[in-house]
Amino acid sequence: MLSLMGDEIVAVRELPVRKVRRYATAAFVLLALMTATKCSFASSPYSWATYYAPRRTATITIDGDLSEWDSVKGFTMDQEKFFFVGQGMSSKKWTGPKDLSATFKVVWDDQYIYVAVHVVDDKVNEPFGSLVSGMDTGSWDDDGVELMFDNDGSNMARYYIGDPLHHEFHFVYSATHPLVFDNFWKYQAGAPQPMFTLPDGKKEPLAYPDEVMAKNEITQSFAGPPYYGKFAFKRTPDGYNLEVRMALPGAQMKPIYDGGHAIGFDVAINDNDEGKGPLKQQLHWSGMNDLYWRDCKFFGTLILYDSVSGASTTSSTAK
Ligand SMILES: [Ca+2]
Ligand SMILES: [Ca+2]
Ligand SMILES: [Ca+2]
Repeated sequence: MLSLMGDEIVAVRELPVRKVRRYATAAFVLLALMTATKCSFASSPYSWATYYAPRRTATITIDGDLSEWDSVKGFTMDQEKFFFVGQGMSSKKWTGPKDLSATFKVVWDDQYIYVAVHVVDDKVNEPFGSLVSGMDTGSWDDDGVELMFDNDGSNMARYYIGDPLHHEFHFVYSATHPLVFDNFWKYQAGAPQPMFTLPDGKKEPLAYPDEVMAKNEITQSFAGPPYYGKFAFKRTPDGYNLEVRMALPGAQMKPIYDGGHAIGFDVAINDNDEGKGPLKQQLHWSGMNDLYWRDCKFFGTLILYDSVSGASTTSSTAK
Protein backbone atom coordinates (compact mmCIF):
# COMPACT_ATOMS: atom_id res chain seq x y z
CA MET A 1 0.00 0.00 0.00
CA LEU A 2 2.83 2.33 0.85
CA SER A 3 4.51 1.64 -2.47
CA LEU A 4 1.22 2.33 -4.23
CA MET A 5 1.06 5.71 -2.52
CA GLY A 6 4.72 6.28 -3.40
CA ASP A 7 4.12 5.43 -7.06
CA GLU A 8 1.16 7.74 -7.17
CA ILE A 9 3.24 10.61 -5.80
CA VAL A 10 6.07 10.00 -8.28
CA ALA A 11 3.66 9.64 -11.17
CA VAL A 12 1.80 12.85 -10.47
CA ARG A 13 4.83 15.06 -9.85
CA GLU A 14 4.68 16.55 -13.36
CA LEU A 15 0.91 16.95 -13.43
CA PRO A 16 -1.08 20.14 -12.70
CA VAL A 17 -2.03 20.69 -9.05
CA ARG A 18 -5.71 19.85 -9.57
CA LYS A 19 -4.82 16.42 -11.00
CA VAL A 20 -2.38 15.81 -8.16
CA ARG A 21 -5.20 16.42 -5.68
CA ARG A 22 -7.49 14.09 -7.59
CA TYR A 23 -4.87 11.31 -7.61
CA ALA A 24 -4.14 11.81 -3.93
CA THR A 25 -7.86 11.66 -3.07
CA ALA A 26 -8.34 8.53 -5.17
CA ALA A 27 -5.38 6.86 -3.49
CA PHE A 28 -6.72 7.82 -0.05
CA VAL A 29 -10.20 6.45 -0.85
CA LEU A 30 -8.65 3.22 -2.16
CA LEU A 31 -6.57 2.88 0.98
CA ALA A 32 -9.60 3.57 3.19
CA LEU A 33 -11.65 0.98 1.29
CA MET A 34 -8.90 -1.64 1.58
CA THR A 35 -8.60 -0.98 5.31
CA ALA A 36 -12.38 -1.12 5.79
CA THR A 37 -12.52 -4.35 3.79
CA LYS A 38 -9.91 -5.94 6.01
CA CYS A 39 -11.72 -5.00 9.21
CA SER A 40 -15.30 -5.86 8.38
CA PHE A 41 -15.22 -8.80 5.96
CA ALA A 42 -14.73 -12.43 6.80
CA SER A 43 -11.23 -13.65 6.27
CA SER A 44 -11.10 -16.40 3.69
CA PRO A 45 -8.12 -15.60 1.46
CA TYR A 46 -9.76 -17.40 -1.46
CA SER A 47 -11.19 -15.22 -4.20
CA TRP A 48 -14.11 -17.59 -4.76
CA ALA A 49 -15.40 -17.20 -1.19
CA THR A 50 -17.49 -14.09 -1.82
CA TYR A 51 -21.04 -14.60 -3.09
CA TYR A 52 -23.10 -11.74 -4.52
CA ALA A 53 -26.77 -12.41 -3.76
CA PRO A 54 -29.37 -10.59 -5.86
CA ARG A 55 -32.68 -9.44 -4.45
CA ARG A 56 -35.22 -12.05 -5.42
CA THR A 57 -37.32 -11.37 -8.50
CA ALA A 58 -39.52 -14.48 -8.24
CA THR A 59 -41.75 -15.82 -5.48
CA ILE A 60 -39.83 -18.54 -3.67
CA THR A 61 -41.92 -21.50 -2.54
CA ILE A 62 -40.11 -23.55 0.09
CA ASP A 63 -40.79 -27.04 -1.20
CA GLY A 64 -37.40 -28.39 -2.34
CA ASP A 65 -38.26 -27.81 -6.00
CA LEU A 66 -35.68 -25.32 -7.25
CA SER A 67 -37.21 -24.47 -10.64
CA GLU A 68 -37.96 -20.87 -9.60
CA TRP A 69 -34.22 -20.38 -8.99
CA ASP A 70 -33.24 -21.04 -12.62
CA SER A 71 -32.26 -17.43 -13.35
CA VAL A 72 -30.06 -17.11 -10.23
CA LYS A 73 -26.36 -17.69 -10.72
CA GLY A 74 -25.10 -20.50 -8.49
CA PHE A 75 -21.72 -21.43 -7.09
CA THR A 76 -20.62 -24.99 -7.75
CA MET A 77 -18.23 -26.96 -5.55
CA ASP A 78 -17.01 -29.90 -7.61
CA GLN A 79 -13.24 -29.85 -7.17
CA GLU A 80 -10.77 -31.17 -4.63
CA LYS A 81 -9.95 -27.66 -3.41
CA PHE A 82 -13.37 -27.47 -1.75
CA PHE A 83 -12.83 -30.44 0.56
CA PHE A 84 -12.39 -29.82 4.26
CA VAL A 85 -9.10 -31.19 5.55
CA GLY A 86 -9.24 -32.21 9.20
CA GLN A 87 -10.84 -34.68 11.60
CA GLY A 88 -9.51 -37.50 9.42
CA MET A 89 -11.24 -36.11 6.32
CA SER A 90 -9.94 -34.82 3.00
CA SER A 91 -10.65 -35.53 -0.67
CA LYS A 92 -8.83 -38.90 -0.43
CA LYS A 93 -11.99 -41.04 -0.55
CA TRP A 94 -13.71 -38.84 -3.14
CA THR A 95 -14.54 -40.70 -6.37
CA GLY A 96 -15.69 -37.62 -8.30
CA PRO A 97 -18.57 -35.13 -8.62
CA LYS A 98 -21.21 -37.89 -8.61
CA ASP A 99 -19.97 -39.01 -5.19
CA LEU A 100 -20.23 -35.49 -3.82
CA SER A 101 -20.58 -32.03 -5.34
CA ALA A 102 -23.00 -29.18 -4.79
CA THR A 103 -24.31 -25.93 -6.19
CA PHE A 104 -25.74 -23.24 -3.94
CA LYS A 105 -27.66 -20.05 -4.64
CA VAL A 106 -28.72 -17.19 -2.34
CA VAL A 107 -31.33 -14.46 -2.78
CA TRP A 108 -32.94 -12.06 -0.31
CA ASP A 109 -35.76 -9.63 0.34
CA ASP A 110 -36.58 -7.17 3.13
CA GLN A 111 -37.50 -9.99 5.54
CA TYR A 112 -35.56 -13.06 4.64
CA ILE A 113 -32.49 -14.69 3.23
CA TYR A 114 -33.23 -17.64 0.91
CA VAL A 115 -30.75 -20.43 0.20
CA ALA A 116 -31.08 -23.21 -2.37
CA VAL A 117 -28.61 -26.08 -2.51
CA HIS A 118 -28.52 -28.91 -5.01
CA VAL A 119 -26.36 -31.68 -3.60
CA VAL A 120 -25.08 -34.45 -5.85
CA ASP A 121 -24.50 -37.49 -3.63
CA ASP A 122 -24.48 -41.08 -4.90
CA LYS A 123 -25.65 -42.59 -1.60
CA VAL A 124 -28.22 -40.57 0.32
CA ASN A 125 -28.92 -41.97 3.77
CA GLU A 126 -31.49 -41.38 6.46
CA PRO A 127 -30.02 -39.75 9.59
CA PHE A 128 -28.50 -41.88 12.33
CA GLY A 129 -26.06 -39.67 14.26
CA SER A 130 -28.61 -36.91 14.79
CA LEU A 131 -30.94 -39.39 16.52
CA VAL A 132 -28.39 -40.80 18.96
CA SER A 133 -28.26 -39.23 22.40
CA GLY A 134 -24.80 -38.33 23.66
CA MET A 135 -22.02 -36.56 21.85
CA ASP A 136 -20.12 -39.43 20.20
CA THR A 137 -22.08 -39.02 17.00
CA GLY A 138 -24.41 -36.29 15.79
CA SER A 139 -25.84 -34.34 12.87
CA TRP A 140 -22.24 -33.72 11.79
CA ASP A 141 -22.08 -37.42 10.78
CA ASP A 142 -25.23 -37.40 8.61
CA ASP A 143 -25.91 -36.44 5.00
CA GLY A 144 -26.91 -32.81 5.05
CA VAL A 145 -26.01 -29.16 4.66
CA GLU A 146 -24.40 -26.78 7.14
CA LEU A 147 -25.07 -23.05 6.78
CA MET A 148 -23.02 -20.53 8.74
CA PHE A 149 -24.14 -16.93 9.24
CA ASP A 150 -22.41 -13.98 10.87
CA ASN A 151 -25.52 -11.81 10.53
CA ASP A 152 -23.94 -8.52 11.53
CA GLY A 153 -20.54 -9.16 9.92
CA SER A 154 -18.84 -9.14 13.33
CA ASN A 155 -16.04 -11.63 12.55
CA MET A 156 -16.36 -12.72 16.17
CA ALA A 157 -15.24 -16.04 17.60
CA ARG A 158 -16.96 -18.17 20.19
CA TYR A 159 -20.67 -17.87 19.50
CA TYR A 160 -23.03 -20.01 21.59
CA ILE A 161 -26.46 -21.61 21.80
CA GLY A 162 -29.06 -18.87 22.09
CA ASP A 163 -27.10 -16.29 20.07
CA PRO A 164 -29.58 -15.00 17.46
CA LEU A 165 -26.88 -13.31 15.35
CA HIS A 166 -24.13 -15.90 14.82
CA HIS A 167 -24.80 -19.39 13.64
CA GLU A 168 -23.81 -22.84 12.62
CA PHE A 169 -27.01 -24.45 11.31
CA HIS A 170 -27.13 -28.13 10.38
CA PHE A 171 -29.94 -29.16 8.03
CA VAL A 172 -30.05 -32.97 8.08
CA TYR A 173 -31.55 -34.81 5.12
CA SER A 174 -34.43 -37.20 5.63
CA ALA A 175 -37.29 -38.24 3.35
CA THR A 176 -39.68 -38.20 6.31
CA HIS A 177 -38.28 -36.30 9.32
CA PRO A 178 -35.58 -33.77 8.33
CA LEU A 179 -33.91 -31.99 11.24
CA VAL A 180 -32.40 -28.59 12.02
CA PHE A 181 -29.75 -27.86 14.63
CA ASP A 182 -28.55 -24.38 15.58
CA ASN A 183 -25.19 -23.93 17.34
CA PHE A 184 -23.60 -26.67 19.39
CA TRP A 185 -21.65 -25.00 22.17
CA LYS A 186 -22.20 -23.55 25.62
CA TYR A 187 -19.82 -21.40 27.63
CA GLN A 188 -18.63 -23.12 30.81
CA ALA A 189 -15.79 -21.49 32.72
CA GLY A 190 -12.97 -23.90 33.46
CA ALA A 191 -14.03 -26.59 30.96
CA PRO A 192 -11.00 -28.18 29.28
CA GLN A 193 -10.47 -27.56 25.58
CA PRO A 194 -12.64 -30.06 23.65
CA MET A 195 -10.53 -32.28 21.39
CA PHE A 196 -11.44 -34.51 18.44
CA THR A 197 -9.82 -37.95 18.55
CA LEU A 198 -8.69 -39.29 15.17
CA PRO A 199 -8.78 -43.03 14.36
CA ASP A 200 -5.02 -43.24 15.03
CA GLY A 201 -5.47 -41.72 18.50
CA LYS A 202 -4.09 -38.28 17.61
CA LYS A 203 -6.12 -35.32 18.79
CA GLU A 204 -7.19 -32.08 17.11
CA PRO A 205 -8.86 -29.04 18.72
CA LEU A 206 -12.64 -29.19 18.36
CA ALA A 207 -13.42 -25.92 20.13
CA TYR A 208 -11.85 -23.44 22.54
CA PRO A 209 -11.19 -23.88 26.27
CA ASP A 210 -14.20 -23.05 28.50
CA GLU A 211 -16.65 -24.58 26.02
CA VAL A 212 -18.84 -27.69 26.17
CA MET A 213 -20.80 -29.29 23.37
CA ALA A 214 -24.57 -29.79 23.27
CA LYS A 215 -27.00 -30.96 20.61
CA ASN A 216 -29.38 -28.08 20.10
CA GLU A 217 -32.13 -29.35 17.82
CA ILE A 218 -34.56 -26.63 16.76
CA THR A 219 -36.61 -28.45 14.11
CA GLN A 220 -39.92 -27.46 15.72
CA SER A 221 -39.00 -23.94 16.84
CA PHE A 222 -37.27 -22.92 13.58
CA ALA A 223 -40.60 -21.60 12.23
CA GLY A 224 -40.95 -19.21 15.19
CA PRO A 225 -38.94 -16.18 16.33
CA PRO A 226 -36.25 -15.12 15.76
CA TYR A 227 -35.87 -17.00 12.45
CA TYR A 228 -39.43 -17.41 11.15
CA GLY A 229 -37.74 -20.13 9.14
CA LYS A 230 -38.97 -22.70 6.71
CA PHE A 231 -37.02 -25.45 4.97
CA ALA A 232 -37.63 -28.43 2.71
CA PHE A 233 -35.56 -31.25 1.29
CA LYS A 234 -36.39 -33.06 -1.93
CA ARG A 235 -34.76 -36.22 -3.20
CA THR A 236 -33.47 -35.95 -6.78
CA PRO A 237 -32.18 -38.68 -9.15
CA ASP A 238 -28.57 -37.66 -8.37
CA GLY A 239 -28.86 -36.59 -4.73
CA TYR A 240 -31.12 -34.07 -3.03
CA ASN A 241 -32.17 -30.42 -2.87
CA LEU A 242 -32.41 -28.18 0.19
CA GLU A 243 -34.45 -24.98 0.11
CA VAL A 244 -34.37 -22.64 3.13
CA ARG A 245 -35.87 -19.31 4.08
CA MET A 246 -35.10 -17.51 7.32
CA ALA A 247 -34.75 -14.08 8.92
CA LEU A 248 -31.27 -12.89 9.89
CA PRO A 249 -31.61 -10.76 13.04
CA GLY A 250 -28.94 -8.06 13.13
CA ALA A 251 -28.39 -8.05 9.37
CA GLN A 252 -29.25 -5.03 7.27
CA MET A 253 -31.33 -6.50 4.46
CA LYS A 254 -30.17 -3.83 2.06
CA PRO A 255 -27.85 -3.69 -0.93
CA ILE A 256 -24.22 -3.12 -0.05
CA TYR A 257 -24.32 0.26 -1.80
CA ASP A 258 -27.44 1.37 0.09
CA GLY A 259 -26.59 0.96 3.76
CA GLY A 260 -26.04 -2.78 3.69
CA HIS A 261 -22.93 -4.56 4.92
CA ALA A 262 -21.03 -7.77 4.35
CA ILE A 263 -22.63 -10.79 6.02
CA GLY A 264 -20.39 -13.65 7.07
CA PHE A 265 -21.57 -16.81 5.30
CA ASP A 266 -20.42 -20.33 4.78
CA VAL A 267 -21.71 -23.59 3.32
CA ALA A 268 -20.56 -27.11 4.10
CA ILE A 269 -21.95 -30.31 2.60
CA ASN A 270 -21.73 -33.46 4.71
CA ASP A 271 -21.42 -36.84 3.05
CA ASN A 272 -21.83 -40.19 4.79
CA ASP A 273 -22.16 -43.06 2.31
CA GLU A 274 -22.36 -45.90 4.84
CA GLY A 275 -25.36 -44.76 6.85
CA LYS A 276 -23.26 -45.19 10.00
CA GLY A 277 -19.92 -44.19 11.52
CA PRO A 278 -18.03 -40.95 10.95
CA LEU A 279 -18.48 -38.65 7.97
CA LYS A 280 -16.75 -39.77 4.78
CA GLN A 281 -16.04 -36.25 3.50
CA GLN A 282 -17.17 -32.67 3.55
CA LEU A 283 -17.27 -29.86 1.01
CA HIS A 284 -16.55 -26.49 2.59
CA TRP A 285 -16.94 -23.29 0.59
CA SER A 286 -14.70 -20.79 2.41
CA GLY A 287 -11.74 -23.15 2.22
CA MET A 288 -10.64 -22.34 5.77
CA ASN A 289 -9.53 -25.64 7.26
CA ASP A 290 -9.66 -24.37 10.81
CA LEU A 291 -12.29 -24.07 13.56
CA TYR A 292 -14.78 -22.49 11.15
CA TRP A 293 -17.67 -23.86 13.27
CA ARG A 294 -16.45 -21.75 16.22
CA ASP A 295 -15.16 -18.62 14.61
CA CYS A 296 -16.93 -16.29 12.17
CA LYS A 297 -13.65 -14.98 10.80
CA PHE A 298 -13.21 -18.28 8.95
CA PHE A 299 -16.46 -17.81 7.02
CA GLY A 300 -16.76 -16.56 3.46
CA THR A 301 -18.59 -13.36 2.60
CA LEU A 302 -22.14 -12.70 1.44
CA ILE A 303 -22.89 -9.41 -0.32
CA LEU A 304 -26.49 -8.37 -1.02
CA TYR A 305 -27.25 -6.36 -4.13
CA ASP A 306 -30.23 -5.26 -6.14
CA SER A 307 -30.30 -4.84 -9.86
CA VAL A 308 -32.10 -1.78 -11.22
CA SER A 309 -34.53 -4.00 -13.09
CA GLY A 310 -35.30 -5.89 -9.88
CA ALA A 311 -36.23 -2.78 -7.86
CA SER A 312 -39.94 -3.05 -8.69
CA THR A 313 -40.24 -6.44 -6.97
CA THR A 314 -39.24 -5.20 -3.50
CA SER A 315 -42.77 -5.20 -2.10
CA SER A 316 -43.74 -8.72 -3.19
CA THR A 317 -44.58 -11.12 -0.39
CA ALA A 318 -42.69 -14.24 0.57
CA LYS A 319 -44.57 -17.51 0.51
CA1 LIG B 1 -39.14 -24.01 -4.49
CA1 LIG C 1 -21.38 -39.80 -1.64
CA1 LIG D 1 -24.04 -39.70 1.21
